[in-house]
Amino acid sequence: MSGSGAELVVVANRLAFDRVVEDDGSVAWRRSPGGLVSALMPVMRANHGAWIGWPGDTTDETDGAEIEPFEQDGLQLVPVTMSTREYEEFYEGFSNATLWPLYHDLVAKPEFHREWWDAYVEVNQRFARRAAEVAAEGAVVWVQDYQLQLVPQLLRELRPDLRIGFYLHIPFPPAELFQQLPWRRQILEGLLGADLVGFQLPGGAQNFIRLVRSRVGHKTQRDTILLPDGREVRARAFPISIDAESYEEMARTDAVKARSEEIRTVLGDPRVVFLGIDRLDYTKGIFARLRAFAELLVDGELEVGDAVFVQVATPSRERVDQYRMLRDEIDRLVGRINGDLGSIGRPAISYLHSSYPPEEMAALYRAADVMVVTPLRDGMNLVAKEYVACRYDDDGALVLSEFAGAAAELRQAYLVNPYDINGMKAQMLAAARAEPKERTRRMKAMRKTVHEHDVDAWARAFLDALRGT
Ligand code: GDG
Repeated sequence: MSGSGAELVVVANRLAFDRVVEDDGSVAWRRSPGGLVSALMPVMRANHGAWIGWPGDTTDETDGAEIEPFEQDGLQLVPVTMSTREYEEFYEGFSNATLWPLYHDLVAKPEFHREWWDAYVEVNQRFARRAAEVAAEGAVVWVQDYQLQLVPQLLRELRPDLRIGFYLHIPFPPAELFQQLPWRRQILEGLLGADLVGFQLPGGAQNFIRLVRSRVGHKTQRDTILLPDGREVRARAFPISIDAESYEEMARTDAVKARSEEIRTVLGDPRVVFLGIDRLDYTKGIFARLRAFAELLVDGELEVGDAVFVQVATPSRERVDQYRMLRDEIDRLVGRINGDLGSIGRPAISYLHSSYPPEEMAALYRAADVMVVTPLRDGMNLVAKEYVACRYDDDGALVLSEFAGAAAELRQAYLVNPYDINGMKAQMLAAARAEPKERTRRMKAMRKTVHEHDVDAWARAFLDALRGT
């Protein structure tokens, strides 16, 4: 089965390329923008790598038939298809309405449905089978994220010769919350199929180790779990990052510079531009952040025209109930704030429910005096790091939630508890009013961190640790 397969295999929910059907009916493959893809590209090419993932459309029309693997940009792409039912139950259901809220401090109520679990098992099995087919003898397989937590164990059963790593991009919850999951034991066993389980923060790794000890009964020693058959599993933190250099390069282009100036002009040349950029997700704390800003206007600390808040909310998971409700709530809040506090041609909040090309994102980062990142819980939050990477003049201020993984590294941000509206107001004001020297001091330190710990260093650290296990 292994034969002349790939030496390095990445298994992710999404393929590195999206399948798009053009207007004339022809099929094209477009590289997904994410940092993970660009970070892994060089090492994948060098290792005759294969990327297994779902190409982003459901395939009832082809009756679940697999799309053949193919080469693209020096990379072997292995599409895993999904039916509409599986998409609803595995992806929208178990992944995004059960695991996502459960792993994010129960910010929303997780739903537990047995059919969703069955679909989760089924789809994980399909991914594991695909990986078993394409991996070379003794290859390294790196499984990504919460949608695929059963793959390590399923794959090990099929291919004990492989070296298997798993990385969780979202927080791993404390035992008290994880305990609720009816399938908690299966998930833990699934992850234990890996040789190395990576988390954003040491706290996530500790939560996992503690649960394995209490729920599965394995012995543990610091970051190592000792299995009865003599195998060892390591659980450690590998905080993810961005391609900082590319962001900075993009931010320095004339086009981005011109566009960022244009953005400020269109906004009416306010003294201070606040910015939020998030997937429209209840974990991101958008509601409370906008309320805090509105209160600063009502209190007379800020003035419409003098200050403006630009909030980009990228459409996300739009068919999941809780995301629809959130969208309505934010629409209403923004409408009320602008209705109450705005004036003709000068809204208090410039709200955009839309997604943009990377250059526009960079221009927004360049245009913002204060970046406001206030998730209620977030694995890392790359937006915070992207903002820092784009501030090559060492200016600008970052307001950052203590509950984002990024807060562990970006200590010079204006840190906030996103549940404390008064505290957030105080820090937003402090950031807006800081002396240039103070802003520079903080930004310089954060830029050093982001440049030193970029996504390339992250991927190398994980793969080196995995090879060393
Ligand atoms: C998960 C974890 C962890 C957003 N809107 C647009 C756009 N984006 C890009 C941003 C950023 C990415 O999407 C979002 O990443 P985040 O880290 O902020 O958040 P999640 O999507 O929740 O990611 C998170 C991450 O995985 C990685 O491990 O940090 O904690 O939740 O890169 O720039 N990009 C473009 N247009 C948009 O409109 N081009």
